[in-house]
Amino acid sequence: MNNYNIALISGDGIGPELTEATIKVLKAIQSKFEVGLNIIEVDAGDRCLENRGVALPKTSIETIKSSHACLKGPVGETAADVIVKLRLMFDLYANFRPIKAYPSVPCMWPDIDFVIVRENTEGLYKGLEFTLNDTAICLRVITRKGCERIAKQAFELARRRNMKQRVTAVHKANVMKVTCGLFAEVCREVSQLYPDIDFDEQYVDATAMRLIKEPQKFDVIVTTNMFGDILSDEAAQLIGGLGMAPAANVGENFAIFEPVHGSAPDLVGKQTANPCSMILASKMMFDWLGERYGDSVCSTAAVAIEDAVVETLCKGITIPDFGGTAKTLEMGEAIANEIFGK
Ligand code: GGG
Repeated sequence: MNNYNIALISGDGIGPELTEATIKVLKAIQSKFEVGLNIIEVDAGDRCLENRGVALPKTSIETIKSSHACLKGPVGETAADVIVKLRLMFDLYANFRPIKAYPSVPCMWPDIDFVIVRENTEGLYKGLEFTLNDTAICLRVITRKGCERIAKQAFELARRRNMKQRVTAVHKANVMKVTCGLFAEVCREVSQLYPDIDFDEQYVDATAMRLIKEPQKFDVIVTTNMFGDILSDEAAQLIGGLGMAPAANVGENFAIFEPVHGSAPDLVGKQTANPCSMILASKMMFDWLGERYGDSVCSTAAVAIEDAVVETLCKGITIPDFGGTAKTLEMGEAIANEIFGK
């Protein structure tokens, strides 16, 4: 039996409701499979800032550091001080955002299945902003090393997926000739190392259009930090909205898993938020633990979570947005019951 310390940030807004539902699923996995989870609650986000004067206390960072992985709910206005900071602190340079149509979910097309691989530590989200008199400046930092490692992650993923075997590099090198120019050039170089994978390039504005027009054609999209953040919100809308969109922030030695979305303050307390985003993020966590620790039980647990989500959706146990009557927690319980039933 393998035991893992999991740092858990329940987050703000709908975060605690999603977390409660996700914990049902984690408990089902613990009971059903030979995997021990020591879940350690970690304080971070808007509420933490209000209560303790800091959005990401040192004690929270220490707990996260000593864990095997971190599962995080959405945080609100303090996203830059929590998740963006954690990505930089742990060098979690790859943000994997799968966009997959699940059955019984209102989707634009049923065969959408691609992944946005977003560079997670550079670009406009590096936080290098300042003012000079009446001028506000944000520095866009793109390095060869940053481009190389994210491009390699994208090509490796296309190989592992073994689906359409295509990587699309998304940039705007016709306008941002230096920063996007370097990103495009390095993606082209890396593509030479993967002759078995097709490679193409698109300008980000064209991708924004093609995501609506022909999203089934994408396999793996690799792009810079802010483009990836924006395109993944757009893409989530193709598959039932942000409630179906999980993400993994991955570095060489650590990873943080989270829903793509924010804290949705308008939905708080209603139990109408879709918990699939965080439950599927926990699925990605088990996938990663399985690979990192060579633990096939975790890999099996990941498959069980996704299967249970599918079964639950197919039974029509969904939140009102998808035509069902289930509450957030009820969906979590239904998914957990499917796991027990296997
Ligand atoms: N619209 C999605 C959202 O609010 N996501 C939270 C957020 O802003 N995260 C920052 C990031 O992913 O870089």
